[in-house]
Amino acid sequence: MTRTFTLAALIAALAAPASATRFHNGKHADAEAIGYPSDAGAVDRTITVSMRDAPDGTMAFDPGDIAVQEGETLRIVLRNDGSMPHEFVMGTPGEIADHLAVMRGVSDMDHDAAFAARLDPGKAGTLIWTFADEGSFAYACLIPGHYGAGMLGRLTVDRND
Ligand SMILES: [Cu+2]
Repeated sequence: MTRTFTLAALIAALAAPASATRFHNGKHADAEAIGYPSDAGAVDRTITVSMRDAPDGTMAFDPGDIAVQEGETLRIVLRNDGSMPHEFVMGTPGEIADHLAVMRGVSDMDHDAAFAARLDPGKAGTLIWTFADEGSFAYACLIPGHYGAGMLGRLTVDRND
């Protein structure tokens, strides 16, 4: 059974105090919750995620919702179609909250972990990832101000029946 997930719950998690040291002090404690990096030979499906920003200040991922089957390997093609740098960072809501707390204190942090990418305007990048277990996850742009402007998506991994 897939756990219920709401954006409201995620935003609440993002607003909660977080222990910020876990992510950047070496190994990500529970990156395995969302799966593991994989390679081209394992890809089941390719999706494209566009990162956008509008003159009115709104920002978004398109799509803003990704559904995956447990065990599926995705090639996630990221395209920055906006006018400023953007990031794609995925994880549990708690991991994203932790990471956001770090980002508030540090500017110009690059994320070169396998579950994250930072792209300049007009650039594209690729993540290949196996979503090993069912669960409710999220992806966000953690550049200060961006998730609040709309760069927050829901990633649901459903159990295979
Ligand atoms: Cu952004």
